[in-house]
Amino acid sequence: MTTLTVVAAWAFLVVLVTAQDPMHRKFEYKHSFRAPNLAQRDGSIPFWMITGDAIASGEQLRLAPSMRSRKGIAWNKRAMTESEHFEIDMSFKVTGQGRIGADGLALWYTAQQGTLGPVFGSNDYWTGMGLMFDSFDNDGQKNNPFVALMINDGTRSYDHQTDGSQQMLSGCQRDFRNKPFPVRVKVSYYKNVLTVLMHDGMTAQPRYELCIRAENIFLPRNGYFGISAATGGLADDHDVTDFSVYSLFAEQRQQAAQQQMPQEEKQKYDQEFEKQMQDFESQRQKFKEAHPDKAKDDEEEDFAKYFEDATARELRLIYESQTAIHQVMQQMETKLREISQQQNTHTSMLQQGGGHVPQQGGAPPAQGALMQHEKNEMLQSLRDLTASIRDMKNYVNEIFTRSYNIEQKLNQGGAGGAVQQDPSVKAYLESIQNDLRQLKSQQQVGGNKSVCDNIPCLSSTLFMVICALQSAVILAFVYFRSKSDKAKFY
Ligand SMILES: [Ca+2]
Ligand SMILES: [Ca+2]
Repeated sequence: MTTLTVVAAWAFLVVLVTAQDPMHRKFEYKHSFRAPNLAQRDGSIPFWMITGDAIASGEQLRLAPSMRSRKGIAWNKRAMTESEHFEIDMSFKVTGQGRIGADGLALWYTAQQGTLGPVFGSNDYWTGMGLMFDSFDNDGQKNNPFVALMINDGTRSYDHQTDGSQQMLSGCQRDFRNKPFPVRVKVSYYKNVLTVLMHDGMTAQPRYELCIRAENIFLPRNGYFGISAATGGLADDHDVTDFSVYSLFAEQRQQAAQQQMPQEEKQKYDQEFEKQMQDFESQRQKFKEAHPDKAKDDEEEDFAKYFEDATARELRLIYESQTAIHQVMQQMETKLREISQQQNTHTSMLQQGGGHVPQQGGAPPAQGALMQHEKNEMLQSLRDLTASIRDMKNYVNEIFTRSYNIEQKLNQGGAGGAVQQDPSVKAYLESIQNDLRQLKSQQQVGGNKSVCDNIPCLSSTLFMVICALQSAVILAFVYFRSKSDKAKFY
C-alpha cells in the first residue's frame, strides 16, 4: 500500500516537473558501456579504467568476485563535460550462495577519479556523490540490503560500523541480491534535485519505484562516474551489465543550441554554397563542351563511385563473386583440356607399340598409383614379352632336336667305323645336352607363367651368347670329326 502511494506520488511529481520544464535526454557513449560487447577483447572498456579485482568481459563487468576480501573499481576516464545535469541508468546483479552476502556495490560521481580503498572497494574522503548498495548489516539493525546516498565534500570518512546511517542523506531498504533479472537503478541529477528510482529485478521490463529524492544537492561540475564493489568474510559476485549515461537538457536550451547560428550568417553560407555550385556547374559545362567523350565517361564513373546505394552495392558484390566463379571455372576447363591432351598422347604412344616399352624381364618401375593407360601399357609389354619368350623356347627346342640328331648320327658312325670316340668330347657333349635340358625346363616354366617372377631370368642377350657358344662348339666338333674321318679314309 505504501509502495503504491510512493509510486503515485512520484508519478505526480514527474508530471509536475515535466509540465513545468520539458526535459531532453542525450545518450553519452563516452561515459557508458553495455552488454553485449561490453568490453573489448583485451578486457578493457573504452573510456574507462579498471583496477583491482575487477574483470570486464563482453557480458558483464565483474567488480568483485565471490571470494573473500576482494575489491575492484572502474572509473570513467572522461569528465562529464557535456552537461551539468545527467541521468545514469545502471543494471547490476549481486549474487551469492549465502542467505547473507557482503559487502556491496557503490555508484559514484566524484570530482576526481577514484582509487582502490575501504569504501566498497573505493577510496574514502571522496568529493561528490556515493550511492551504496550495502549488502551486509554491520550495525545489526536488520535493515540490509540497504541503498544509501551519501554526499561528501572530501572531509568525512565513511563509517562501516553503522552502515553510514549517521552520514547518509537518504536511503531505502531494498533487497537487490539474487534476483532473476538484473536490478535496474536510475539516478537523475537535474537542477539540484537528485532522485533514485529502483527496479526490483523480478521482471525483464523495469518497473521503477522511488527510493530517494533529495533537493538542494550540489554535485561537482565536470565530475567522473565510477563504480566499485568489495567482499569481506562473506562474498557475492558483483556484476554490472549496463551503465548508460544521458546528459539532460531543458528544451529551451536545446532549441537555443539549435538556433545558435544567426539567421544572417546562415543565409550568407547558403548563398556562398549556391554560388560555388553554380561555378562548378559552369566549369563542368565548359569542360564537357571541350571534351565531350571524356566528360561523359567522368560523369558515369562519378555516379557509379559516389552514388552507390545498398542495392547497387549488393549487385556489384554479386557480379564480382560471379566473375570470380567464372574465372575458376575457366581455369578448371583449361586443366581438363590439358589432362585430356595428355591422355590422348599416352593412348597414341600405346597404339604405336609396346616395342618402346622395356624388354627386360623385370617388372616396370612402380611410381605410386598407376593410371589406366599405364596399366594397359604394362599389359601390352607383358604380352610382347610372352610372345618373344615363346619364340625363344621354340628356337631352343629346335637346337636341342638338332644337336640330339647330330649326337645320334655320331654314335651310329662311331659303331660302324669302329673308331674309339674321344671321351672328353663325349663328356662335353653331355654337359651341353644337360644345359639345354635345363634351359628347356626353365623356358617351359617361364612359358607357363608368362612372366618371369624371379630375376635372374633368361635375357635375350644371354640366350644369344649361349646359342653362339653352342653353335661354335658344334661347328668345331663337326670340323674335328670330319678331319678324323678324312684321316681314316686315307
Ligand atoms: Ca554494511
Ligand atoms: Ca544496517
